[in-house]
Amino acid sequence: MTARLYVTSLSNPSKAASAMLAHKRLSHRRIDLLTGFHPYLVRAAGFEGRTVPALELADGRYVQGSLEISRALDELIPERPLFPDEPVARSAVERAERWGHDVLQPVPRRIFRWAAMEDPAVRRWIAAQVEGVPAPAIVATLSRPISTLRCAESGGTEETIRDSVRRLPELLDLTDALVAEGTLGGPEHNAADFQVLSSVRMLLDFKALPSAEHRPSSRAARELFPQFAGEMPWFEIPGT
Ligand SMILES: N[C@@H](CCC(=O)N[C@@H](CS)C(=O)NCC(=O)O)C(=O)O
Repeated sequence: MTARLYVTSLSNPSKAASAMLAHKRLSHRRIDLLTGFHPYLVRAAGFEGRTVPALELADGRYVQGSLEISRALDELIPERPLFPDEPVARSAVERAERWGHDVLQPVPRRIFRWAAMEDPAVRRWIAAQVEGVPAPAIVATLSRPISTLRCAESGGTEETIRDSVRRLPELLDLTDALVAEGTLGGPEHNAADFQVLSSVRMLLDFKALPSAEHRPSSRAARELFPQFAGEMPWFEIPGT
């Protein structure tokens, strides 16, 4: 059996995991689950949790979560390591990866889920351009309750979105500092690059946010992830 990676097309940690598998040249089949319905589908595929990315290895092991996947990949394929051997460099990468996972990763997710709940044009775009389902206008209408549920689960309220937008410059200053100290954006891609820069890259597609293109971390994110999810429509973001 070949490995299978379960993802959704608009998920920043899914992009991180996909890119890490490509970096490790792990032969696998990518399975794109239907956005919004993926918590049920990933469990139906045999995983305990309800999140993507989720990896079923060729030996039958299930590895769920981007942090778990980076470690499992280094164990399985030591070449092109995601974590440096040298202890100081390794702990810098681990800290940055953890920060990217705990602090930065939820921000684009929460903003996008808010937009999908509020804006029917975003749901139509998901149905037509991302998922490619027939009758996207009908799917956009029917999927509103699912979008509302997913938004609530990610803690998306007008207040939390405004708060995230207010904190964004500080978060991006931190990613720039990680580039400046060499933890991110170096010639050898590490686990923190994939974790942090996938979220930075997703934010670059949110057209209502002030442009962050001039930032070193944005340049590094575009290099590692030239594409995120195609041409995202403009949507309103509270606090911008
Ligand atoms: N933080 C974990 C979980 C990622 C996560 O929350 N993924 C979202 C998509 S971006 C998801 O599948 N959510 C489903 C749910 O919350 O039920 C990771 O990095 O793997």
